[in-house]
Amino acid sequence: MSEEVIENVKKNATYGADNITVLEGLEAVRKRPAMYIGDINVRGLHHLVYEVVDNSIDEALAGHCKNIFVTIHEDNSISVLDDGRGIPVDMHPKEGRSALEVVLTVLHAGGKFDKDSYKVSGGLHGVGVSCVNALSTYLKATVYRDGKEYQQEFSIGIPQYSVKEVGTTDKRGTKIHFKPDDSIFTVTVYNYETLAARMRELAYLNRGISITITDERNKDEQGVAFSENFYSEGGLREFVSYLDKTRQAIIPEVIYMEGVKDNVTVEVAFQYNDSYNENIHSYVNNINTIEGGTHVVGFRRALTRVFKSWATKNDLFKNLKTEINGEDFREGITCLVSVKVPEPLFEGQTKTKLGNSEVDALVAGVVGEHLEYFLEEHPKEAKIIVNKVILAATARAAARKARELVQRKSVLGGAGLPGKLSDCSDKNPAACELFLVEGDSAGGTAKQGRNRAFQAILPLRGKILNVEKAMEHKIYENEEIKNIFTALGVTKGVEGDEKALNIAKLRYHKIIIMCDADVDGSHITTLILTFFFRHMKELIERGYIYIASPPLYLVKKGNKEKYAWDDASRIAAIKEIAGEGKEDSVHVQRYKGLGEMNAEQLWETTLNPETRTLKQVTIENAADADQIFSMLMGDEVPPRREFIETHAKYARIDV
Ligand code: 0RA
Repeated sequence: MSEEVIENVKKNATYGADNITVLEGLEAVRKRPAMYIGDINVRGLHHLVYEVVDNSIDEALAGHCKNIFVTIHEDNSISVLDDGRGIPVDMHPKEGRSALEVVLTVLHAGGKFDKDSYKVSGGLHGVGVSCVNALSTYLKATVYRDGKEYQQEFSIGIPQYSVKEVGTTDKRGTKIHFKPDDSIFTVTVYNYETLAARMRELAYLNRGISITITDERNKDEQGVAFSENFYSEGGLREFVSYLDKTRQAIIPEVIYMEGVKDNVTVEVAFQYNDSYNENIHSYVNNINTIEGGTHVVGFRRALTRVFKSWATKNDLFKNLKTEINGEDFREGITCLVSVKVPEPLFEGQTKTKLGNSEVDALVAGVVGEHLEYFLEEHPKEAKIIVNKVILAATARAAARKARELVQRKSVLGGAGLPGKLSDCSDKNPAACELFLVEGDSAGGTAKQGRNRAFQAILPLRGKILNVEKAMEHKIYENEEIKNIFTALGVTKGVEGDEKALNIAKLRYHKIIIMCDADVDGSHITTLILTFFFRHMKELIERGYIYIASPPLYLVKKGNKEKYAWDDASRIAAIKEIAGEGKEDSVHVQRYKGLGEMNAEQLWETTLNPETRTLKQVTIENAADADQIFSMLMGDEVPPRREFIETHAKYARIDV
């Protein structure tokens, strides 16, 4: 219907050339939505909200707004309200319509009316609210400005009337209420945790802005909707403490620094903990640059240089037996690098790598200067960190030896595949699947039930190593982990970068974790996921990691059988098989483990690509995922219990 509407409006003679251009713009967005918002699935759906919130954040960064309210309504429509200046509603002489209408209908019109501040936020795709408008069946803008309340409504981006005054008010600000178009998006149900994680992140990245998120789909007995407020006075400093809340810090304070030069704002905060992970999260204009870039390079360079020269000057490296390198200075670090750059260049596979070469030196300058000062002022803390660096260098040498031993063995030993692997016959990685199966017995059933042409089975015995708590060399001594490396054909460490993953010889493009649907099974799934997250993150980022979902129930009567994956489908299956009112005539079997299924059942429900459901593991929010893994697999038990009680499994990892 939408394209038809646009066609009709275009035919309408009263519409001028400007309007047709506008309509063509909106039409382009509707024809190729993925080009503008990334995709038309869950990610794109949530991206609409970020796009609208970004405008309010910009208004706040320009110093005109303090509070932002995001509401998920019962019908999964969204409102974003701010207390900024309000989008101007006066007529725009050249365009022949209000500024409000231009902002909401012209692609990239966002910054047009406000020349004195550059738009910092702007979203990953930087497309503006007009895209959100084009992709919404309904959008209403309400502006509170100069004592008056104005509104204008749209349908798939087309104005339903010109902006009109609807009353008086003592408020100031803008409210955008929109409902995503279900003929465009494959999913139209919002995930609260996903939105909340992003709002929390924005609150930390932009200190002093209060962001409240309310979920009207989730009300208590009194009818009060679930709501959270995110506000950070300390900004990045508090963000680091939040990320490390379940880790053990080795120095008391978070090290913090900021500076502005050539219109670029640099903010860095870091802390050292007793883990072995390097945990650097970087942002450019509030966008998470997961591929890093010049800002991260600048940080690393300054960190290594300043610590090295301080330690050398204080004669702390005198007993060192191995050579020390940059990564040793980053073991156990949790760090946030946030820069605001007027004209960012994004590079890399997912356009999340900062390319501006001048930013390297700017960040290195700010970090170098502050860190030198910090080390002089805090020699005790500085020594604790340098001791950790020395330990890291020593451990790295041990890990390299262990790794080389494993990797040489597997190369020298002919095909070098693990004895426990039942490989598939096809050799094209894109077509091949590897199932990592909990236990030898389920592994045996899977081996019988699979399609051996393209499905390989690797049974894992017992619990695999908790990599969150293990030193790196332990990882290469662990049988199950060694088997995963060799089965996959993946090695670690390339010339000049010991941490890099070499996946040129990866043998499967679907790696499927298959565990029992019980507490132990979900724990093992988490252990395996933690391993991939810490040591083979690239496989997750490429979308190669999946979780199998075996059924929970078999509903049976005579020769009629139906599987069910949750309570709702179990009840439906019982009704269907037994007929209304005869529900007690059926037999319901609850599957506690994979072992209770025979090969044929396993194929039908869990292995067969035609009938199974796989959950793809994605990283919605890198900072949150890191925090969740450290909490789930770390030492501190109370927060873990709280997490498990209040969240669905991996809720924020969005599997
Ligand atoms: C352009 C000019 C002015 C405000 C805004 C844009 C504005 C846009 C959005 C989007 C969401 N919230 C917003 N708040 C403000 C104001 C120019 C002026 O008053 O001088």
